[in-house]
Amino acid sequence: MGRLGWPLIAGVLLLVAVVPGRAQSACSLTQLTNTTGSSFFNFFPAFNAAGNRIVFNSSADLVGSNGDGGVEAFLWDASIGFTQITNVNSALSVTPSINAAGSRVAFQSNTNPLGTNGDGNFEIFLWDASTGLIQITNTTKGNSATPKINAAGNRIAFQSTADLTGNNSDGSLEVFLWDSSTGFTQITDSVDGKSSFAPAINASGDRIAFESDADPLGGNGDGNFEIFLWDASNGLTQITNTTSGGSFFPAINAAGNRIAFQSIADLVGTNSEGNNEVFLWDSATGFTQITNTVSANSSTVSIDAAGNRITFQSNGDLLGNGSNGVEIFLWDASGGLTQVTNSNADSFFPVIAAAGNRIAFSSSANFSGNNSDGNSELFLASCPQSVAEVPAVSSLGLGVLATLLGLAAAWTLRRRRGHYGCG
Ligand SMILES: [Ca+2]
Ligand SMILES: [Ca+2]
Ligand SMILES: [Ca+2]
Ligand SMILES: [Ca+2]
Repeated sequence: MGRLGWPLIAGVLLLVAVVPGRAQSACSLTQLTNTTGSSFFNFFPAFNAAGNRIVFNSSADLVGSNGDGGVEAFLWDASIGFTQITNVNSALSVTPSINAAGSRVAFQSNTNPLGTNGDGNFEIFLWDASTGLIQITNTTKGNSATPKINAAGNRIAFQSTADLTGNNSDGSLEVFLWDSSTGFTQITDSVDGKSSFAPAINASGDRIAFESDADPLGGNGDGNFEIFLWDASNGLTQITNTTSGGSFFPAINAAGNRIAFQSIADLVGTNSEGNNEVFLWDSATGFTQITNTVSANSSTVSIDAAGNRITFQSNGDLLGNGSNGVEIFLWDASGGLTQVTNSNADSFFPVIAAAGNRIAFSSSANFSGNNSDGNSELFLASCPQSVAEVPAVSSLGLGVLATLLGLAAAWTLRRRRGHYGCG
């Protein structure tokens, strides 16, 4: 090989190798529930870590033990199907959250399944697949709601107007943390009619993101809704700091260093219209505006464990598909936006599994021909991670490579003939 041959070929190989491969697959949809009727059906799903268990609310009679149509918590398991976790009479057991193993479910309920909630306010309950049900909060005043359980299932963040530790006599809406060994911690202390709520908890349970219009750190004197982060070691941090609009409903990744949320604020200078957009905060790089529309409403975010994938619902035609109604979208840090659903019906409440490859949501659409009655059913979207590391070879690179290989072969042959000629 000549002096320039291998370096040239190596250079071309490098060129063809750095053309990124991108196989962003479309998501395939499966209908998990198949029910008839029109009441509060099949909503508020939550995933375990493996993405093979989904807890959700339904008023349907999925396993033959909900004839009264109460809103119950059900568990779907990919291999064993449905289990009814709660069984109440026309009351509410809602907003369930499930741990990584899929063995513990936290939910709020105003029922009295254990005889310790006769007053019928909303309490937090924890269901364990092997030990059964326990009532976590036990109050006579106020309500406790929206529990979020950590990966191990030993910590639950929730919002409450109750006075669980003696620090909430004014009955404001606060964020609390329950730990199976240490009990309750009041995370926020809002005064003057301010509220802190919508908690999200990270995998280990030592970080909680929430929204608040309070001013715990002196950085929110204007009193609009901002995103805050509580860390067990470092205490509170105000994540957003805006003077108009507001930021709402955070979702946090496993490590707790990425928070996705919806906001009508103009955090990076590209939302002067002030409509609901999806944003991502990263502790190292700051804010990224994920959606960018003039008037669409993008909301209800969920983030995967790594913090690289975010699912949300939007009524905007974000990819120019001519879609109408509310659709489910998936944002991938390397692959960008994918539209998960595309129908004339609405799809809601998307949640993403830890691995980022599965999305559960509710929809009244008839994606697979099994929902002609158009009631709200639970669906599963499988959205494979893009095949990012397959090197794609450009046609230009291939042509140059072929030419160089041809030249090298001819040159080598000529040298060999020369050698033989001299020998
Ligand atoms: Ca149906
Ligand atoms: Ca009670
Ligand atoms: Ca503010
Ligand atoms: Ca906008």
